[in-house]
Amino acid sequence: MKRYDVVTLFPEMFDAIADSGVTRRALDEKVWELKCWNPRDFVRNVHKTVDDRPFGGGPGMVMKAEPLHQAIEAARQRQQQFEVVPQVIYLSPQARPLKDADVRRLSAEEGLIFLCGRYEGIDERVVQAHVDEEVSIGDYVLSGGELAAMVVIDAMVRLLPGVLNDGASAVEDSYSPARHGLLDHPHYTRPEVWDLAGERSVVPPVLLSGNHAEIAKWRRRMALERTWRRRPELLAGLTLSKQELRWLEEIKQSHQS
Ligand code: 6GU
Repeated sequence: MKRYDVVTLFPEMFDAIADSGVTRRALDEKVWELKCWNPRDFVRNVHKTVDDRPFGGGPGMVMKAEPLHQAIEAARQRQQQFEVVPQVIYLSPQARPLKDADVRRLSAEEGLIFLCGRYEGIDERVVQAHVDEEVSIGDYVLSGGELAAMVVIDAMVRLLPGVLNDGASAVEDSYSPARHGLLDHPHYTRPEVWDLAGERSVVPPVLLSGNHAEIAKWRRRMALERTWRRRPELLAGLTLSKQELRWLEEIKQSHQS
C-alpha cells in the first residue's frame, strides 16, 4: 500500500479525491491511504495563528515555520511506523512543471509527504529543513498547493496496479511511454449513428470494419494528426517511421487546402 501524508490548512478539500471515482475505489481497496495533517492543530495559542507578515514588508502573509515543522514531523513519524522514509514534496508555482515521467517516478515511491502552502508562501527555512523536491502543475498561480497536490496524487494513483478496470488503459494514455510521444487518438461508442439536431453524426467506418490492422493504422494516423495540430512541438523530438512521415506530409497538405 502506498502511503500519502498531506500537510494542509484545508484537509476537507481532499474529500474530492477520497470520496469519488477511481481514487476512492483504490482507497477502499487499500491500494493507497491518505492522512491529512493541519498545521493549525499544532498551534497552542488561542488564536491558532499559522501565518504572519513577511519580514522586509510587502503584500500578503507567510505561513509560519513552527506549525508546519510540527505537522511534517507528525507525518514523518506516522510513515516511520511502516518503515517508510518519505520524500517531502512542496507544491509550489515556482517549481518546474510536472511531466508524465515525474508522475511515474513519484508513484514508485512507497510513501510521500505533500506540503501545501497558502498565502504568499511558507517560511523558506521550512523548505531548507524538510523539502526534497518542489513540484508545480503548470505556469499559472493557484490559491494554494491543495489542488496541485490532488492533481499529483490522482495522476499517481491511477498508475498503480489494479486501479484502472482495464489494465491497458493507463498504458495507452497520452504522454505514456507506450504512445511514443504522440497524443491519444479519438474515441467513439454506440450508437453508430447519432441524431444531432436532425443531422446524422456517424462513427468513422473503419472502426466498425472488424479489421484490427486497419483500425490500428487509422488510430496511429489520427494520433499523429492530433499531435501535429495541437502540440506540434511534441513531434520535434520523435523519430517517425517512413509511413508516419508520409502521413504527416498528407496531413500538412490537407491542412493547407
Ligand atoms: Cl504547486 N501551487 C500553487 N499555489 N499554484 C500553482 C501550482 C502549485 N502549480 C501551478 N500553479
